Amino acid sequence: MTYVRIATEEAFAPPELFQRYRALLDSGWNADPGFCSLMGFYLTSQSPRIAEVAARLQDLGELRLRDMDETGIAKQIISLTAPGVQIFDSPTAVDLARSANDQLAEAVRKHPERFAGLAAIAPQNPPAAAQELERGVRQLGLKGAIINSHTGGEYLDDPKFWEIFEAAEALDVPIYLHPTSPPPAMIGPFIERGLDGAIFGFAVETGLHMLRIIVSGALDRFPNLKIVAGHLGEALPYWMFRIDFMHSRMVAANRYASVNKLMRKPSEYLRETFYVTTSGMAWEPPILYAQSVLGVDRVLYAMDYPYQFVPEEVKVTDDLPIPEADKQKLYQLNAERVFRL
Ligand code: 1DF
Ligand code: MN
Repeated sequence: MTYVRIATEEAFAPPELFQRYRALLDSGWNADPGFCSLMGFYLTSQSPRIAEVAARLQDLGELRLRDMDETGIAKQIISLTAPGVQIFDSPTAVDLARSANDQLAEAVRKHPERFAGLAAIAPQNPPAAAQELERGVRQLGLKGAIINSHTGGEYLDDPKFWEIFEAAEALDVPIYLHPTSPPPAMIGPFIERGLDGAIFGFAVETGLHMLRIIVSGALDRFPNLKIVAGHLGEALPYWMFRIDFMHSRMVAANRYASVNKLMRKPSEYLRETFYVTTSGMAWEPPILYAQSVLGVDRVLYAMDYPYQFVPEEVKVTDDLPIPEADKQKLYQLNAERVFRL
């Protein structure tokens, strides 16, 4: 074997975060039904599987290392679990992000060969988020930021968030655009059929977010920004042809004041700004497809530990019918380059 396995979308949660989630739910707050559905489940379920997920989320030591050894994962890039701090009021979110980042950095210092981390930030306060990203990278040695899709129903294509893009670009670190539940304006039809979470709602929400960033023109302002998306690009790679076609028609017809003329086709931004990971998608056909349309340099391995901790799944990527050199890119070299490990 010529590669080591680096897993790039791996979650943790300090006990303090769960306590805050619990307090919010117990207070009767329900401004975000997606959050209440998801975390209500994780915090109240009596099932042994969920207890194991919760224990693994809170461990940044022996349990996690043992799981990594058992599945042959050399290194995890760890980030605060969704929705992170993004549902709290702004001062709480800013404080919690700092404290989570300090704890993550401490674990990375103890196990520098096995762990790397991404900074949690609070988009509720864009200047503080940019500052925390800079502190995370410069002082704590973290490798980028994680943002769990919308914040209070708002998306990063809004220029008020762009100082976060500016900071990421200046530091030359990626933003991992991780899923979260769809916002209140969108969740109704999903939740009615139990489709709001990782089964599908996450991907619809996050694919929409990616596309909003692309068509807003933000990436013409930040041509060197790097964004990483999980779940093989939240279905967008499959849509590229039609999005390009319809976008060019809409621009030509001047149909929406909000549809900007872009310097490039939407698919070009997807190929040039975005990287995708295999989190939760241990299935050969779409992995090969993503490599074929985005290029082998743009697809990275992820497990989505501990939510999708299924040891046998590693075999799917191990057995891909691709050259050993491309497997090394998938598992190792792309992650080392994108996250500057
Ligand atoms: C789940 C999946 C939950 C992912 C997550 O965060 C999460 C799940 C609360 O399966 O309920 O981040 N995921 O990334 O796929
Ligand atoms: Mn995840």
